[in-house]
Amino acid sequence: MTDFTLFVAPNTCARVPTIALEQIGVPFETHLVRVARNEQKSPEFLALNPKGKVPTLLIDGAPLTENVAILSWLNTTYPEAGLLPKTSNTFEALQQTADLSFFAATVHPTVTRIAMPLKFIEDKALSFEIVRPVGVEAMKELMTMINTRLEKGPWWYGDEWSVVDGYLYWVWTRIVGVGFPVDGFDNVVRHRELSEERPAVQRAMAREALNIETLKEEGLYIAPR
Ligand SMILES: N[C@@H](CCC(=O)N[C@@H](CS)C(=O)NCC(=O)O)C(=O)O
Repeated sequence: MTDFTLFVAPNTCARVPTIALEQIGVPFETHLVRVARNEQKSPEFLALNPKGKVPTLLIDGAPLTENVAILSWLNTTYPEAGLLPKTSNTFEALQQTADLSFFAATVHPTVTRIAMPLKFIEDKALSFEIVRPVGVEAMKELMTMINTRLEKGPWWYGDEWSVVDGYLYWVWTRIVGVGFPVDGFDNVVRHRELSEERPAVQRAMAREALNIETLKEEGLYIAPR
């Protein structure tokens, strides 16, 4: 049996592969990375992932990084788990890669401007007054497109849930958690409600809640703000 360890931190994009692994139903461990201690930049972690980021998935001890790669690998390895709709040719498969890449390379950096503005300007007041609003405006444009897409059905691909919906779930909860306005994005609000009815999402969030408890006990929890 394959041995999986997923390096995670609460509220991060590591939630997406956590949902994917829960959807597959394969046993896996999460390794909590203490961001407050900068463990993601420790020599031990950098030896696994020189980029110093979660998620990192150890597959029988070999690290795989980047959400797009991790999710694609899981989908290819567990084709029956329904992580992505079945495709019949390379073009269709690459359209799915484009969707995952859109979330990783366009939506995620916009999340960072909203959720972690201090990464861009050290001055606290300026980061919240300038960087976050710029991110919010950019995100409104992206969410308008996503909200329109969800008119075709409750999920990114219509009637069929996929891990792209796991990605959207993380993005939406992360930005709403720091005050992104939900008005006008009714389909995305509904998407969140439906996502939270899914057992795999519930199990992923339960794992995250345990990690939050651990960090709180250690005085190392950084709450979204
Ligand atoms: N392109 C990477 C991005 C990973 C990423 O930015 N992870 C963030 C959390 S959402 C992180 O580890 N941040 C810690 C840091 O930058 O020190 C992916 O999609 O997996």
